[in-house]
Amino acid sequence: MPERAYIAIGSNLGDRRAYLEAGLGEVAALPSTHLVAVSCAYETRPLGPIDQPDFLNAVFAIETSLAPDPLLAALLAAEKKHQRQRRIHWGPRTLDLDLLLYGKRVVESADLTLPHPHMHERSFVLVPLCEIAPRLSHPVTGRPFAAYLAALNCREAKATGPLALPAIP
Ligand code: ROI
Repeated sequence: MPERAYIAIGSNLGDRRAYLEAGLGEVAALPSTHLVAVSCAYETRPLGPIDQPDFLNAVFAIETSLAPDPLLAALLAAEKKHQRQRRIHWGPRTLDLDLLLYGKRVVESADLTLPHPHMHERSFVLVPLCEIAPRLSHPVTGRPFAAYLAALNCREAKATGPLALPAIP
């Protein structure tokens, strides 16, 4: 049975919008996978200790028959293809693809934690996620993501308009 998965995408180097659209295209082209919803792209301040350029962030939903591990491997391969270099922890990046949720699956392996352990505390994830799935709840706590967002005292995230959707083959 296909599962619905949510993926966060971000970029803060080079042509950020083009990287987001390329990442979206890579995921949409995966076998047994199709795009269900794509949020706007949001201009966001960098979270974390490193001074770096602002990010463009979005979240999208897919329906996929790929299991979580091959899906994660495909996301890492797409990052690599688009010049992502993991040099500085929490540093700037051309393309970041994070698997947030895979149905209601709870996973704690060496490579993958589901739900994503920080998703409920990051406005750059919650704002686009609540745009495309306003009634979605955290699979472990049962709390709606909209409630997490409301409690955050949200740092501004500015919608910059829709991303270009990949052509349907
Ligand atoms: N900050 C923002 N605004 N957006 C991101 O995608 C992002 N990604 C990260 C860190 C460095 C934590 N900060 C971020 O990995």
